Amino acid sequence: MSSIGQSVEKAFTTMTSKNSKVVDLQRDILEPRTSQPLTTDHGVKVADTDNWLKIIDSDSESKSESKKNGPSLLEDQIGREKIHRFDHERIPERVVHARGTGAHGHFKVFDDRASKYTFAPVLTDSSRTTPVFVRFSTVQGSRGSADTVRDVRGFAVKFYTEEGNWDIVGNDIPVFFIQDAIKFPDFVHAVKPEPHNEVPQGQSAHNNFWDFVGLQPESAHMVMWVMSDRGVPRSFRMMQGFGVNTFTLVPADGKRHFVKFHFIPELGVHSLLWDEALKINGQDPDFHRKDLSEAIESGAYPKWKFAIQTIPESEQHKFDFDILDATKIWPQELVPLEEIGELVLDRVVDEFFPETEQVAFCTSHVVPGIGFSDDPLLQGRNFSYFDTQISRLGANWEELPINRPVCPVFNHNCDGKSRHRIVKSEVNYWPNRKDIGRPVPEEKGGYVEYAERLQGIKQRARGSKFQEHFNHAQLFYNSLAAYEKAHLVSAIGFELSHCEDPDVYRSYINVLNNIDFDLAKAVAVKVNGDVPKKAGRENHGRTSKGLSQLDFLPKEPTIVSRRIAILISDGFNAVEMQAVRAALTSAKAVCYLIGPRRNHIRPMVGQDFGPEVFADHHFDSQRSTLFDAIYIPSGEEHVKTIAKNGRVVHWVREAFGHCKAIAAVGEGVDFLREVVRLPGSVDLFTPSRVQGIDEVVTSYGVVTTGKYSASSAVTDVLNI
Ligand code: HDD
Repeated sequence: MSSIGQSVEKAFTTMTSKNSKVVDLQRDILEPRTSQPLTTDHGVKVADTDNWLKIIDSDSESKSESKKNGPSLLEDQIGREKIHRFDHERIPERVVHARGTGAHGHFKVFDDRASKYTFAPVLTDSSRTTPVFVRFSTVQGSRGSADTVRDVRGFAVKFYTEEGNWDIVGNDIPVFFIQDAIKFPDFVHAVKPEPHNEVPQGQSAHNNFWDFVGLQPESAHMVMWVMSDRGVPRSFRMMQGFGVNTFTLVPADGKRHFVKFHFIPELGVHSLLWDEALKINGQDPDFHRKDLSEAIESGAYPKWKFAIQTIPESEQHKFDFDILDATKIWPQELVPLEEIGELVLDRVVDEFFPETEQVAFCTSHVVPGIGFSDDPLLQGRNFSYFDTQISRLGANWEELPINRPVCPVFNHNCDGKSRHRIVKSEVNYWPNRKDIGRPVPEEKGGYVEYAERLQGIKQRARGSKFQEHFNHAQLFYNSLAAYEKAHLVSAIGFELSHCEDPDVYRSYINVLNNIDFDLAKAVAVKVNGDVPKKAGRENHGRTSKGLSQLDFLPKEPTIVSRRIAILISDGFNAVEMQAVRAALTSAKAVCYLIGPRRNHIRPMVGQDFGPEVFADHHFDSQRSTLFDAIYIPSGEEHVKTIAKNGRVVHWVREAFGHCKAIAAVGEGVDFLREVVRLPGSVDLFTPSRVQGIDEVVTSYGVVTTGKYSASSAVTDVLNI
């Protein structure tokens, strides 16, 4: 090995004792100290950063000290550098997935059970902890768009393995809109803001998107997913991740397998209601990115199980769909999931731009033991990502700190814009007289493609099973719970109502009618489409596991990291509130006190005023949509006050309408009953389940009457 290779290798070995990517990034982290001197980019100390160099006319004739502002000078190299650097702060945003946020973490497999499929140590060596960087994103909107729009979410993972970087550039939905990469520009042009008026932003609710998907029925399955609750996740931490494309795994000695990659969130798969999502877009456009960093910073590290589905190469053609078609899933009943590892995010970025914005993923980044398939979408992606990174970040984008591998990198690529490394060598080609940069044979870890026999006729076409587009769309629709189906109808109804062209919204009813007759009728009635008289295609009636979100409820109900608003005003019952809050906090929920002012609020302890507590926010500054649950403590004066406050009444009504957990005690219950106009006897959950609570009401909520006796009971109820 060359001396360059050896020194990098040595540095690398020392690094791997800790999270090697974190150590690696530290090489580039500058932590300014207090009174850190300001310098130019070329290192000269700056004496004044507030005034451009000018001619100042001092009034020399009079005795006064008055000065007149004169012209600014082009000569000011310090001012010019500051403005030039500012002028060039922006780089082209990603053509899709521009809005995103990222975090660091690690990946570990449980054992070596995947070694029957692959020799890649990242998937088989349980003594390894592989550093990762994950970037979540929306697709349609630009960098400044809102987080909770209806859209697909990107779920891109960079594994910094000891054999090089491996990227899974996935989504939160297991299928895609198109089958062949050559259609991607058409799809993206259709979904993005329309060319004549650049409308709409962060939405697919417009003529061009629905025009395209109506004429491109291969998108039908994916459209079902995006219009379902999956399109509006509650949090990045509560959504699945999928590699989507079919890759291959290669074992040390044996037969190749096709593989699909899955990430399954520990907290379950949860969504917002569409009404909540719409409101949060305005109330807190950064809702998802804040949620991610708040969870990590408070120690509630997001976790996903990593699972694979594998099919031996010999069984490639035994299914009634093509396993290389990215518009199809591999139903779990046919190809079970094997959980082999865990992904954890435990560190937020230090600076957004150099990490989250400059991170760049490529589906073509695989490591030995992992390979591609002939999935025509994947083949095109393997070309597209590398290309786009060059236009976004320049030829040397892989040298940027966030992108560079933690293992040694050496080759004869050179030059290009913004080269970072300086290579001390007389040769930059192979073969060379110094034996520098020698290719590594397979047995020493060199990447070798799987030897595959191929034959065929060169033509622009797709396999015959790629022609069927509705079986899996039906499978998805049939597998949803009744409420999920209702949400789906509303969502498509919303979107088609935003299409003004009758040709567009009418023709999509035909696509829906090929999926399900009732679905097509329900949407047609809403949007003034032609209500079909008979089904366009018979529904096969089959269902599959893992498509409804209900299949992902955590084994143990949990309120970890859920945001709970405690509505208080002067005179609330402090002892009771503190008991409830302690119970919620010990179950790792995050409680916020919301009062009439962000200041001290005076509670009652028995008949007297107790020590003041500080409200985190005031009623007007937040909305119920930003919380998962509400609790209203007892207290006569307090309840009288909030009952007169329209904003609080709205808080409670809105939370009730969004089926949120609502807890109340004593007078709080009367208030609740009054504002949501509950009949006296509503009792949805059996009170016996909840020790110490006398009455339980509302769809997912709880009202307690009488004396509060067991604080843990409230936690129990909120789990429901
Ligand atoms: Fe893509 C970005 C996911 C099909 C071309 N894509 C991008 C990102 C994700 C995906 C998560 C953001 C990565 C990041 O956070 O930086 N894309 C997918 C999935 C697909 C898919 C799951 C289907 C299986 N993409 C796809 C096709 C093409 C592209 C067919 C082109 C032929 N995708 C791109 C891109 C982007 C991108 C233009 C924009 C920014 C980037 O690559 O880095 O090249």
